[in-house]
Amino acid sequence: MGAVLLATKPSGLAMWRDALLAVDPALEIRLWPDWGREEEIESAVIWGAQYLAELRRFPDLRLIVSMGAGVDHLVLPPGPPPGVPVARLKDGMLTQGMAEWVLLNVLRFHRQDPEYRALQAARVWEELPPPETAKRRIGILGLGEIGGAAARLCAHLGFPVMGWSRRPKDQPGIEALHGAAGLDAMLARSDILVCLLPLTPETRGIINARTLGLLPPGAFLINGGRGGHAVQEDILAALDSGALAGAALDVFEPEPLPPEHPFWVHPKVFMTPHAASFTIPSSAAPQVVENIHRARDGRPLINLVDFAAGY
Ligand code: OXD
Repeated sequence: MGAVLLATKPSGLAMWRDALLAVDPALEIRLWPDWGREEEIESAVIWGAQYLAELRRFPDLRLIVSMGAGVDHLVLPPGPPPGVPVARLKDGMLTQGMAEWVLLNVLRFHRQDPEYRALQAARVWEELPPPETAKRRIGILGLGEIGGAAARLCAHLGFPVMGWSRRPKDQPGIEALHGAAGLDAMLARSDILVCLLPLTPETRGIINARTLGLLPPGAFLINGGRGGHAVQEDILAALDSGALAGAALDVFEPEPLPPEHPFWVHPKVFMTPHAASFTIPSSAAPQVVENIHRARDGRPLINLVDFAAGY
């Protein structure tokens, strides 16, 4: 029986090993960089593109599982070894974490929290005009696993929610739009724009001066996708001109964001360090082990990455 190679930051290795063994105690697990005999490695469970070049040394590798939802980093050269399928995670806890982070920021902006914090700092007792949930229109870029969950959560609270995707999608209670015309139509009505798209050549830079300019004046931006979705200078310009009233950003280009970047100290920017959600190994382990078994038996894999689509 072949072995499973785990490759991620050293602090995560033992947790992943224990999570996989809890599902299948018979697995033979090797921790990067102690892979032992190269011909024994059958599956690799990795987080990060830095391992891809080295994976070419394992002649019997049948499966790569990426320990996250986004795969943009795996698509770039050198990419995975030719012919080796790559699966990603579709994990309920990861999705839940993202949807919670979106909700946190939707409510932050909707309930005027930045303004109330400023009033508190100035010791001013002042009630702001009450916000109306049914009038705060939310536009979500990306209606996949994560975007769909965030859309449902916001709709459940009574916000009017629109969702934009590449191909037409049907989600009860969500106004679904697609294509170039659908994008512009959604932007024009998005008081809060949320980006949860996969990063592909088509979606790179989708948040830019043109698209930000289509938003209603004083809109808010929430980006939990990837830093590459946004032209960061265009966000700053929109914040400084007042076109955008605030931005909650979890993702940047590059990461970590350099300490001198204006986002760090911008009064209208609410940053988290790519920490909107996490992969919890114990939650993700069953689908990873399922794929390890399937690859071993030559059965069809689940959650395969479609490299032509880029996600
Ligand atoms: C992911 C991430 O894609 O953590 O899972 O960004």
